[in-house]
Amino acid sequence: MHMEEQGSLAVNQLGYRSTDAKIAMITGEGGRFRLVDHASGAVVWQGDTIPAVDDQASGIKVSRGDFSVWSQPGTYRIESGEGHSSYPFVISDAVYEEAHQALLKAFYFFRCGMELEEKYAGPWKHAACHLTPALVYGEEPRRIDAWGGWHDAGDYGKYVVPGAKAVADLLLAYECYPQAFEGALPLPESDGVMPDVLHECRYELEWLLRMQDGESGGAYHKLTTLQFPGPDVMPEADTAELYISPISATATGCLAGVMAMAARVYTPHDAAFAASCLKAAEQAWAWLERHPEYPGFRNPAEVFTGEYGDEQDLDERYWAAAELYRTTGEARYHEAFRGFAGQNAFDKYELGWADMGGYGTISYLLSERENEPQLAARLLAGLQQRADELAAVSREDGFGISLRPEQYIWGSNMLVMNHAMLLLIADRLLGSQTYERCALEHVHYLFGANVVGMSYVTGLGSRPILHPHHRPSEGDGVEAPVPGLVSGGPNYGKQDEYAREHLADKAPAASFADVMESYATNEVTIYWNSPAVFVLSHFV
Ligand code: G3I
Ligand code: 9MR
Ligand code: ZN
Repeated sequence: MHMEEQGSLAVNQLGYRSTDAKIAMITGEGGRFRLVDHASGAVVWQGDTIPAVDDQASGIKVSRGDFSVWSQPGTYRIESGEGHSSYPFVISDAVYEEAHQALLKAFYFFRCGMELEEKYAGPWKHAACHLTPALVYGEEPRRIDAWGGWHDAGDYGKYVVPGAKAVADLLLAYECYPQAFEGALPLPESDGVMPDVLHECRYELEWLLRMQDGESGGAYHKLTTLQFPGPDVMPEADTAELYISPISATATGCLAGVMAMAARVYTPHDAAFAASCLKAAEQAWAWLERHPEYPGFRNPAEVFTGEYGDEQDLDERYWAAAELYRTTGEARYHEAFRGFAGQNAFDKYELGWADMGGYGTISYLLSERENEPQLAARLLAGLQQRADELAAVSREDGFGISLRPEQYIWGSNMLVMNHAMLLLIADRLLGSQTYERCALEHVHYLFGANVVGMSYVTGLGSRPILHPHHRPSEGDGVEAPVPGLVSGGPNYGKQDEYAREHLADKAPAASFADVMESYATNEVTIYWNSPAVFVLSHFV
């Protein structure tokens, strides 16, 4: 199927929970559509689509077939008047459990510095990688043994800022939805006592601790080879020299924020580890106080891997202050938070790796600590306004999501899941079925209710992406890609050669290619998976 043809259908290929809204997207003017029992072919229900909308993001007309009234469990497909059929999907009470587990298990597959054994990795097993201590770039020869952590993405770099975002999403998911993490993944560390999500995050947190300079408290920005390895090089075969790039304020702010958060979350499970996280957070904070200016971060001259640059560090500082206050209750952090909150130079509701302000706002609003009522009210009102805006865009969108056409950028699926996350936080703090329902439409989009007609997650859905820009998936000799990986998704920027050549005439939401070469549309990263884990945690 491809959605450019009249009457083509797109659904969440995983399916729908019995009592949720269920809407099939049908291209063109729509009309009569049928819900068919997949095994017998019997039509169990039929209806008419709601009038079509001209979808700005995908450049096509989309009509919507609402079959919410049908709640009986089973496996179905939708057929349109034009004789098209959707992929099969289920209606059931528990639909997203397997996906939730796979999205979380993906972090294990991103692990660096240890063998991935067959027992846990199945056919995607591989030997330990990147164990040589890294040279500190631009200094008298000195090495730091920052082994471990997660590879960032389809490449094997390890970067503090996006690593912190990924952990923050997972810890926040655990704080908001502990019951979603009761089952075992399992992991090598599984002990039936501490939830696996915390074992997995600890693997990254320990790497983050190694990235902190013991003397100054500052965090080194990243650890990578000078250049990206070839596209099918397995991690253990990537043996070029590793380099640590200089300390940055954004990395240090992120380290302070995520360590303060970890100190809180791990206290009931492992007080000693929690204490080391708190110490790291405090030292990072002290570094930030000694370095109030922001010179930014640029890749050193010979380093050509991901930059993760950022125009400013106020949002990271705001987040760090919020988490330190929430965890310690100390007035000085509250005061610092209030100071940053008074600045309008950064967005307080974004959850991207460059824009961490939303985490500060969420932390302050969820905190049990005493707050400044006016400030809390102002932040809550802002959250409500943002959630209302997202819901309003979603109502106009053919596929029911909150991205405006210009938001189909590199990693647009991160925005899709970040927006859903924000809607769910708004639902939690303000109580609104509209927000929850809107968030779920974002899930439907991720798993197939989109103009491309594919599930953007490897191994999940009837037609998942098959060729992500992910070196292990390319190099391991296993046909199926590593499962549970969220693709970056449509990117109108077309920053790779494949996209420039093949996607030139595509609309924003259709600027996607399921090919390995298209790293600007089809790479995978830890911080595209992490907000998806948060969102699915609400629906399991
Ligand atoms: O923020 C601007 C926005 O204001 C503007 O309207 C829009 C229009 O293009 O662009 C936005 O900036 C984009 C930015 O991401 C937003 O986060 C840039 O165009 C885009 O080039 C940039 O892409 C980043 C990419 O690296 C290139 O730097 C991705 O976010 C980031 O996820 C990606 O990260 C890479 C690492 O470097 C290396 N490892 C893999 C990873 C994923 O591909
Ligand atoms: O594989 C790299 C991917 O992980 C990065 O996100 C991307 C952008 O920085 O770059 C990819 O590497 C490409 C390089 O930039 C240009 N030559 C082709 C490489 C892909 O094989
Ligand atoms: Zn590695």
